[in-house]
Amino acid sequence: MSLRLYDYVLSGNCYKVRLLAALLNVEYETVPIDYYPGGEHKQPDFLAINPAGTLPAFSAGELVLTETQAILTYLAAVHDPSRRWLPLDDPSALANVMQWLAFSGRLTDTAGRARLHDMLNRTLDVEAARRGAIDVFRELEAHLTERRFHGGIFLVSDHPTIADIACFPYVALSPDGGIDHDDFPAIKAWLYAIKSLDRFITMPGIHVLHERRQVQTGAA
Ligand SMILES: N[C@@H](CCC(=O)N[C@@H](CS)C(=O)NCC(=O)O)C(=O)O
Repeated sequence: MSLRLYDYVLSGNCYKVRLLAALLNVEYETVPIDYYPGGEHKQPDFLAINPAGTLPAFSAGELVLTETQAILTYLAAVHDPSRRWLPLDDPSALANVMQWLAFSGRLTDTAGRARLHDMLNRTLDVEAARRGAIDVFRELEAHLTERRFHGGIFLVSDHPTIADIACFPYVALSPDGGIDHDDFPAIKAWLYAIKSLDRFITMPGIHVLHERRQVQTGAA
């Protein structure tokens, strides 16, 4: 079945889909949408696909999905026979994944908005967005610290799930919105673990090779 992603290269939400598709080795067709400066996501042609006027949108044959977390769920349910990325056979883990998918929306609404202000000239209360991001990062840090205490690195399981993919971009990209990771060591370790996955792909604003080189040479 042909898969199609309506995509914008600087969108963290679109990147979630590109990243999971890469990790699962799923092929798809891309339709570039000029989000900025073109505002193509608010034009009639795109609104006919997603009346909400948000990116990404995704289609698989007749199925059209317009919420990022739903797209991640679909890709994992259909393209990951191991059921590791979406633990359909483990109700507690599955519910926890759903909880972190919802949490990822709070990252978009805070860190994502600060970046929208700094990178794409959006007029909004950037200080409020940054304060909100710090609060959300503290919750994430506390959870990941607890996970590390028990020997874990990923959000839900001893392996990554779509919860990690949903939460990763707007944390990794937050320096572009004026929020660094200096006070969040567990978050830094988690970001690194995701960047180290086989078939990981990056996007503009996520710097991966530099950090890998540091580790390889043993530099601080
Ligand atoms: N609820 C949607 C929101 C996605 C979202 O906010 N996308 C951004 C681009 S990353 C967008 O299109 N925002 C609309 C706008 O800026 O006008 C989802 O999770 O997929």
